[in-house]
Amino acid sequence: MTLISTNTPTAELQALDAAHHMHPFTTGADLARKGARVITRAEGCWLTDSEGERILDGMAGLWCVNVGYGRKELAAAAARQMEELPYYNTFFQTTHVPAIQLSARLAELAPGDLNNVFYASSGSEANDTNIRLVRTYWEEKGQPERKVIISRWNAYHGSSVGSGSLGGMKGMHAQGGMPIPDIHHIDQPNWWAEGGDMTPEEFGLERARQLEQAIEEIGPEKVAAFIAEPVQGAGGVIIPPETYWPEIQRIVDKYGILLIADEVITGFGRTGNWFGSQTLNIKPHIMTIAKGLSSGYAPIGGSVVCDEVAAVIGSDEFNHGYTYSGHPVAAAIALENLRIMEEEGVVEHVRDVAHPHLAERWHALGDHPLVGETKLIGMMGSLALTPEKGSRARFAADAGTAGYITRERCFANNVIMRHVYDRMIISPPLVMTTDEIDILIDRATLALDEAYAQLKSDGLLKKAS
Ligand code: PXG
Repeated sequence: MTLISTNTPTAELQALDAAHHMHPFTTGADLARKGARVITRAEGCWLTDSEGERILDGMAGLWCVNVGYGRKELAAAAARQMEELPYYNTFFQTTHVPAIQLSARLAELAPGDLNNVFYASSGSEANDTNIRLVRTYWEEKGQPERKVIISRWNAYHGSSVGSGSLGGMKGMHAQGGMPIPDIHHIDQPNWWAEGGDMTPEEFGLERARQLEQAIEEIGPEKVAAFIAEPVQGAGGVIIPPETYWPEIQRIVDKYGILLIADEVITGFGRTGNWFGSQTLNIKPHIMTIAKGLSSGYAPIGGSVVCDEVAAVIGSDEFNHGYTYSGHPVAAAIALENLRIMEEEGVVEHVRDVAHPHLAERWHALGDHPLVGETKLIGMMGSLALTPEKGSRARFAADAGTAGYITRERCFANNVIMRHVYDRMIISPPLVMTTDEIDILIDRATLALDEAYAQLKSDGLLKKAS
């Protein structure tokens, strides 16, 4: 075996990576030709690559490094727990201090009577748990025919067979036999792309009422739950019109179905409150959590469950669990992360400092000739790219061409901003300073200028007919 380190020449690392490492959501053959960028270190909001370049991380890794990189306290918490109790399970009538403490802390932080936590190692696993939780709940209540879970197109709930089925990514459904039975999708509240001639408010109501139509069509006695991200993340940071969530809540209440808020991205400060459900005034029965729970320092996720559902599930054996449910090291890291967030006032920093500054600069990007719409909630934002301002026109080129070109210009200018088709998205570490926000926006502006020039010279600024 070749021994390597962060000092090994980049080309050698890339060749070995291409030879043996299969990357998620990547065309392996293309990446093998191009070579992956090798990230070697990170501190605060900054990544360093194997060429020594410093890159500003506008995505907090994958929407998760909320307290920033290089936190010695988190490393110390992990080391302490590794020495004291590196592993034990919570299956057969045992428990341990980190799982107890973290559950109690989450019960304090979570809104309403969301007081009970079932652990997983990721958001995907937690959503798989949710499928079994809600169906088991109705079975225990003597209504086993309530199996259908309603979700939305262009939702992202994970990549396992269950969570990928809940998600509404058609490209994922096309591979590997998804969706599983009894998952039903309604349309997303994406006004920019799908709103037609309606006002955002009319459109929000129309999209929410699809839930009521779906429940009536399927039969109210067959519907177990509705799952949604308070704000769609991977789908392109789609912030729904203000009319959307109140109407969804009305429908959920009317039919007495369970509401699962997938807070994997919106949880832990991202929207300016501890949870997106608080920002959007949603009352879920279950919240999915992961990512920011540990700021990505350890793989941990879970389902935060209301008292009634937990009591029903607890009345019989729930034949479900993962080897690493409530893993002590991951739980200790999550606890330390929550301590940092509280002591440093990270949620307040988002609400009072970072968001207001970012909002001013982000919305000013709306003047750029390539930008049709700017959206921001807390510290997650999106820009809709358009070939014709003012008309919500799409590009004639394949969807994602303009977004990919813009993302490449971001990468070249040492700022990480992603694209979802032709929407650019950001989700920076929550601790980002106002100076760093300025650098983020300056680099994003440069990238937009360069992308605009390139699209123009390549004849790609044409709108779809
Ligand atoms: N729910 C939501 C709302 C998510 O955003 C998951 C569940 C699944 O979590 P795990 O931990 O199993 O990945 C996610 C994950 C992207 C991207 O490209 C987004 C996610 C994951 C990977 C890539 O935006 N979100």
